[in-house]
Amino acid sequence: MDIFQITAQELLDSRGNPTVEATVHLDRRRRVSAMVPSGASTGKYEAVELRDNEPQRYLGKGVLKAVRNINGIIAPALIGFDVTDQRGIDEKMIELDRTANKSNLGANAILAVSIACLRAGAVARGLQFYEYVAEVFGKQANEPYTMPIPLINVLNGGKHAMGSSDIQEYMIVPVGAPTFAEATRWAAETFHELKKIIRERGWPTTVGDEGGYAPPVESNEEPLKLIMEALERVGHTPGEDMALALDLAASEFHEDGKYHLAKDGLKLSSAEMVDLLVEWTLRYPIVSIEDPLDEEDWDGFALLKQKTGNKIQIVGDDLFATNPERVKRGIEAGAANCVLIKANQIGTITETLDTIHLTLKQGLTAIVSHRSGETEMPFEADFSVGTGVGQVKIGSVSRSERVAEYNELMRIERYLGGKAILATYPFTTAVRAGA
Ligand code: 2PG
Ligand code: MG
Repeated sequence: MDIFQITAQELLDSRGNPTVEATVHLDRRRRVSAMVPSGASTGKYEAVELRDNEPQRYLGKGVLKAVRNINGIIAPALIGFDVTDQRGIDEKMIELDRTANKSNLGANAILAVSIACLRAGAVARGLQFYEYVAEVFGKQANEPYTMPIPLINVLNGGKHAMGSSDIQEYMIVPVGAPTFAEATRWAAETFHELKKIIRERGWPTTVGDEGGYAPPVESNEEPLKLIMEALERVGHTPGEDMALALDLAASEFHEDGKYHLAKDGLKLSSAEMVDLLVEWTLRYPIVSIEDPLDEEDWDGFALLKQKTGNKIQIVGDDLFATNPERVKRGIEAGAANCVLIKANQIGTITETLDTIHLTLKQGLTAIVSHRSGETEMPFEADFSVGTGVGQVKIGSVSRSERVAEYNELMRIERYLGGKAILATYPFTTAVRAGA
């Protein structure tokens, strides 16, 4: 089925900032839209999100230039393309843009069209969205679907919640859950227990950008203690049923070669930062640590991976920026064993899928991830099931733009009936491994 028309519009994301929506028209009546998310702790190697920089509109954050690029440049070039030719569509947009970082047309313009085409392709093929993602990704028809294990961000800090921890995300991982729906229930129960604990401390129970609580903790270790208490109260065995994960987003507090942990009054070298994290992994059931160090600190990453004996998942987010070249460099440097996958870091679906293929082929794990500025479109749900990577990071179990993803994943699981299996978590905690 050919693309009849493409249109675009400026709408709002979950933070109230403008974002781009593209609509692919298959004929005069059938149309499919997609909106793009936006980061706050963005890495410097990400594709460029085009903003208008006109201070009188949305404090400079308007996206009318990107909208115009879709209506005026991308649409005329793609009309008549077979909507299921995802690679051809994405390559055409890359060719039109002519830059390495998509700064000309804007990665937000390009990705909005890329996702809208992917969704429209599913309609054209008469498939569920996750089924079509699987087809485009190249999943074999006889391979069963894998439901991802969620990493649930219950306590927000850093750029997502000013006044809370320096560390950006404290997550729980239901490694022992039998199904995705049970994993979600365990997470929601723990989240509510955590609320009681925070209230007992006399702190506000407000939430950050990704729906996790954002209390004024006194140290960066304190959230780990609060979460452990919540797990015990709910009755989940730490490490067995529920493990912990962190995203430090360390580029955000790395300055002049030091890691500035303001809450702890510490300025740490890379090696000292590694030692702190290693020590935490011995005391807490941590299975995954994302961006533990700055996006340029390849050696620090490699040291942490080595000191944790490759038993813990070391995730590169800003480090890799979903970019195959950076993933290759990371593999050579032994810098991480997991790649965080965010479509808007690279800017097209095809490149995102290529990065996933490269990651898995090289024996690394992958996590499909949302952004801190999200939309009501639960994209990561279908994308994680279709690609079958086994892990998904979609924030907390509060705020509708986050819950929409959990709900969609529970719908998919129910729809698949007994045919879907929940992934086995690829890493155990150091404690369980007897380290
Ligand atoms: C991250 C993301 C999502 P942001 O660092 O992993 O949690 O945050 O979208 O702000 O980059
Ligand atoms: Mg991150």
